[in-house]
Amino acid sequence: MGGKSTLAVVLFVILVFEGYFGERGVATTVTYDGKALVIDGKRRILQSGSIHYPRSTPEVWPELIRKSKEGGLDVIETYIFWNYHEPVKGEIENEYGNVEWAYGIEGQSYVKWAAEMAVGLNTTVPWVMCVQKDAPDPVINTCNGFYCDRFTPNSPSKPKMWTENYSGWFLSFGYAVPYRPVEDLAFAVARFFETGGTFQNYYMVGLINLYFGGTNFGRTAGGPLIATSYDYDAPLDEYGFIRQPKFGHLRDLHLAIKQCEEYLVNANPIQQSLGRNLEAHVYYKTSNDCAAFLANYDSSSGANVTFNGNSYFLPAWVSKFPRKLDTATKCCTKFSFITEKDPSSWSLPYAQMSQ
Ligand SMILES: *[C@@H]1O[C@H](CO)[C@@H](O)[C@H](O)[C@H]1NC(C)=O
Ligand SMILES: *[C@@H]1O[C@H](CO)[C@@H](O)[C@H](O)[C@H]1NC(C)=O
Ligand SMILES: CC(=O)N[C@H]1CO[C@H](CO)[C@@H](O)[C@@H]1O
Repeated sequence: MGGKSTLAVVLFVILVFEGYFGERGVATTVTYDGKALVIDGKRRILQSGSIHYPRSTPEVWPELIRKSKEGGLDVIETYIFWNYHEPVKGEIENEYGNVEWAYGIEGQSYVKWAAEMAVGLNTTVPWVMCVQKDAPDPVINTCNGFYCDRFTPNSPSKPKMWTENYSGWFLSFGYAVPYRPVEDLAFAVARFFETGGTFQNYYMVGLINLYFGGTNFGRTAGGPLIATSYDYDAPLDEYGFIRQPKFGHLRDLHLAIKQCEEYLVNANPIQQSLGRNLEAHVYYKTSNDCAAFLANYDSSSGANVTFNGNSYFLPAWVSKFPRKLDTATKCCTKFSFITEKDPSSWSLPYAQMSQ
């Protein structure tokens, strides 16, 4: 995204937390299908968070990783910072899909070259290109943005993945300190999983994608007018401290989604109308065993809905945006989680962004 323009990224590295590693400490295979990433033969729902290691000091790294895990994350997404690692200036690009058009046919062949080069390294794990609609097979194209529920990958054999979901925004001189309400962030995440997503990454701790923001040390902030604080209103603040209620609310959401994992990876959701502006997205394992997201998109009225013989009250949404509330509920166990979309109190410079 824009704020990283001086700290660009090509392809990121995924470190999977213990628990996804086998007994010997090494995951034996990582592949994917049209539904999800597949680790040791099992489809997984993965919650990921970005940590930019140069934006904190090495002493803080273990603490950041520990807290991320406590916050319900499975994966840390990190970046290659060209200002530290690029051997020749100009080699590394970030979100190249946004500028590819300017280079015509050469832009397309560069994408092809980059994909072949990466795949040719035989790393045995899948590669992704974010914001790259024409990512060649087998590279997975992924979505970056504030909302990614309407995103579809460029092939039905690739999973729907969200690599940068902006949990907030970077601070610039002359602008308000960025703030994105956790309810809205949680809504976007719930909505993504509701519509078939299986991987999402918080960019910076505060914003959806950034799990930890940190600091632009020295003269690395880039510009124009980007502040040294890269706090990003993330779940872990600039100094690595837990930011509530964002941290706790998202942790609960991650746990909720985790509880439904076996349902979410098993099938595509079936959408069902429960009335005007009311819908269910149901993931069936068998005909009477499912996990469901119930949503009320009405901006003014709450409603009682009946789903699978149980009655649920879904409050109204007050904002002008045409969707408001999601509850994830496992059909066969007592479990629910509520998120609400409320961009009205955002203070991002670009608050109206959607996919
Ligand atoms: C990757 O595997 C291919 C096919 O076996 C081989 O030709 C190539 O040299 C390997 N690349 C590297 C970097 O090891
Ligand atoms: C929902 O049901 C509750 C309990 O029966 C009732 O008190 C409430 O008025 C109902 N709300 C709506 C919007 O129908
Ligand atoms: C993919 C996507 O939504 N990218 C957007 C990220 O945010 C920047 C900053 O506003 C937009 O310019 C991009 O279009």
